[in-house]
Amino acid sequence: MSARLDEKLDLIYRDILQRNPGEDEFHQAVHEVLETLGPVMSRYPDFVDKKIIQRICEPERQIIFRVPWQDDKGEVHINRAFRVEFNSALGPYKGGMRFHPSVYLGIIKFLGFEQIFKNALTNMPIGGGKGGSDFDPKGKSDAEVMRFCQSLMTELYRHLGEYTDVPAGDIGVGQREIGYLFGQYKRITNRYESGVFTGKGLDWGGSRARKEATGYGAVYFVDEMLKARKDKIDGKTMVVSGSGNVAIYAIEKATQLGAKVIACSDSGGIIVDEEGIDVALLKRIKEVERRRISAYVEERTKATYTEGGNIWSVPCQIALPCATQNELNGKDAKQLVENGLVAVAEGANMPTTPEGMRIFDEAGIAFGPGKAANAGGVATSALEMQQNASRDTWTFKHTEGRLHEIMIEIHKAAYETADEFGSPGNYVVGANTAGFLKVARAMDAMGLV
Ligand code: NDP
Ligand code: 2IT
Repeated sequence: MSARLDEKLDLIYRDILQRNPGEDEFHQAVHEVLETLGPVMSRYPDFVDKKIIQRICEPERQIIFRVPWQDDKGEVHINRAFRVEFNSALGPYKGGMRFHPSVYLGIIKFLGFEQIFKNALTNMPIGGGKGGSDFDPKGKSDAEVMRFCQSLMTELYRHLGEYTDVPAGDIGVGQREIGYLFGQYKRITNRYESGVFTGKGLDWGGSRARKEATGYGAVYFVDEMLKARKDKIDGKTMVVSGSGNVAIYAIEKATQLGAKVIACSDSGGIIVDEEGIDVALLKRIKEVERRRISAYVEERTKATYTEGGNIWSVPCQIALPCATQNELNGKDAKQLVENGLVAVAEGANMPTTPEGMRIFDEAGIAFGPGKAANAGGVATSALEMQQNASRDTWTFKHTEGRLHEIMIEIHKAAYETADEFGSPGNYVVGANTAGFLKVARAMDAMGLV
């Protein structure tokens, strides 16, 4: 389905397949980057000789460990946890922790790999890493989640540090989990090391606007893509998949900018609300009551809930996949294009399949890949680290302003780099190339390490 690699890159890719068997998502993420690097390799033959690509594709360190914990009835459970410290050329390893039953090494490696380039694009001093566990927080009590987090951190703490590795949230890990993880880290190390975690609560070292940052940032990215085409968000209909942290704040910002968001989802089904999603209600259901989105129609009686429905069948002009990897395939992309789609921005990591990306590309859709479009979250994490390092707290307005500037810069870098490397308007080429070059130059400067 995806584009062919040139000969040299194909050899590298085959070797990666052989060295990392069974890690499908990691293979997909690597292939997507290699597909775009042909022109870079021609222009920088030195990087080929120094095997920079092979080095970038091999994590600096991978930690896999057992997490035993007891549920409220006293039954013992064993989960597996991961932290993949992928690349520290630009700063300490930085990236979220994901708790979801689907987690295995291939998922954490794809996320960690993408994080390297995303973090480089933010222009902040952060390397790339990712972690997580196959623990499923759904249906667990607070006490169970706490015991799990404490057990996990009892092993992970020795690998972390504000100058070493700085985790944050991702699917299934929000402020509650960060609190339990940070609390245990603090207890074991006897250090109030705020900068070792981001996504903390506002009372204990967190940054204003971090919670909102990924979703807001994705919408700012759409805004920039549309402006580059002399178009605007105001008045557009939008569909956002998922109803978690990224989705909620994407819906909030899009609504503020005049879009009408008519649908969102969870893994159980989809909500369609032609009058526009009521964000306050969505927040209460998801953040306060921790319920499923099916509860939304209990209060908004004109809205509909369809169990197992496909959100991409809802006609819209802007689509924001904000749930999980490979949630939007070729068939979905085709239907979206037929329904009048103008722009897509990936709030999630790798939500569009290679076939979906090809269809968007051929149809001339403005397509913002996750590495660029969802980088506002980790960029604001870096702003949280900055505030922690200077023992300062910034206002919401100031922090959101910085986030907005960063998203404008990321768009500019991706746009201009795509142009420079012969693929005008292709943000996938632009983001991969700009991110890669920054990391490659730093690795090269530091010698063979
Ligand atoms: P949350 O856990 O807050 O929300 C995840 C949402 O996606 C939920 O609605 C969930 O539904 C849905 N979802 C998750 N897994 C699946 C699945 N396998 N199939 C169908 N639906 C699924 O996570 P976030 O909002 O933080 O993360 C969403 C995406 O954004 C992820 O891809 C993440 O990597 C990415 N991201 C997150 C950032 C952040 O700052 N949090 C930053 C950059 C990217 P259900 O509740 O039914 O499981
Ligand atoms: O995918 C991501 O960029 C995140 N989950 C956020 C990472 C971070 O360190 O804030």
